[in-house]
Amino acid sequence: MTQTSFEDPKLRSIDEKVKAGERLSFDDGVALYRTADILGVGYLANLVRERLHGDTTYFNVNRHINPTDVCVASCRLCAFGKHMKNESAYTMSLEEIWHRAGEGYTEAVSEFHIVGGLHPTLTLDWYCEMLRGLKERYPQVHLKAFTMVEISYFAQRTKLSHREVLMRLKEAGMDSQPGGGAEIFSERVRRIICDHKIDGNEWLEIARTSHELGLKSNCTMLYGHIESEADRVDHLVRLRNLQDETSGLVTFIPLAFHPDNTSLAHIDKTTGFDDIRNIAVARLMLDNIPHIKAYWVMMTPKIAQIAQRFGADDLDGTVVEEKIYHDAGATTSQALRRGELLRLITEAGRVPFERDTLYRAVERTETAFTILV
Ligand code: V47
Repeated sequence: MTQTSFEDPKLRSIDEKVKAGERLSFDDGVALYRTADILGVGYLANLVRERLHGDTTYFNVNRHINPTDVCVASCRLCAFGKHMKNESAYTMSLEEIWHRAGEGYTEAVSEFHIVGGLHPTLTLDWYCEMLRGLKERYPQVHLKAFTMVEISYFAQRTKLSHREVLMRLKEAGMDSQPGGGAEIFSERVRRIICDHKIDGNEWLEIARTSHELGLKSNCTMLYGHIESEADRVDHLVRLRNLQDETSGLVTFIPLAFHPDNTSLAHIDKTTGFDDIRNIAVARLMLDNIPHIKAYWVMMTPKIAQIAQRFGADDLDGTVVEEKIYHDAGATTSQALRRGELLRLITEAGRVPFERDTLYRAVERTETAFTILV
């Protein structure tokens, strides 16, 4: 695809940099967020996406597991976490977790995505036993577990260092970490939307330690609440700087804020335009992070499908039993079959590639899979 003129002439200098493979500046990022020329931004993001991944769109067959929604943090942005005394709060037993991990679809999953609330009494040993039990029962399944926020809480409760907590979890079977809890790094905004959570520097520091230990992780940005365009660009640049140091970040996932049932319920939901723009700007600014994920649960399968032509190269997975977004009013289904993901990809003119968490090819039959190394 070629494009010689832009509706917004400010995109011309960015076009030159993208074509020359030059890094975009902070001001370029703000310009990309401010322009109404979404097709111009999308054209540039698609150029980078196709340069990196051609026509391939990645997906995986995964299952989310949220062992507990009990959380001491009470973040204003969240509808999932509940006080221990709340009658509707739940905490699964280890047996329940091990059993539920295996139920659901017959399609063999290659990843368990495990995150939960900050529970005041569950111990680090309990979490290690959970991981060991999962590995014992499902040895082929990759355990992508615990956000940097959970690691910080485990460290605080056990009085161990972040490094020691990460080492113990790794030893028990944690294979990599998901990207949640990053929200937006701006201190001004964090004080309002999640004032009990670790700050941006600590999130980045724990990710750095995790990468030093040889673990890979994802990263996210929560947008569409009270942040400014400059806050978004600042967040992306701080992730890009970390990646320059560690190369440990695999995938970036922009997360649209869902206000329902949160104490920020007065905030309007994001629009399709903003969701698509966040994918595209991320692809352009994060020149050193390999993958940009359009998480269908958050942006709907329809928008995620279009995002494949605006910078995204990954649609996440089958998910199964998503709770965090559905508690906050998401109206998407709680799972997609593998066949439905294939259709979303092929109808967008892309070529589906089933991956494991680390983007190795997965070959499967009805009930089993093999990772091709
Ligand atoms: O950490 C919480 C966010 C995250 C709300 O790493 C909310 O592959 C919007 O991190 N509205 C969880 N967002 C989801 C997440 C994720 C999802 C898919 C893939 C990966 C990955 C990571 O959702 C939380 C928080 O940042 N969140 N509440 C809300 N009301």
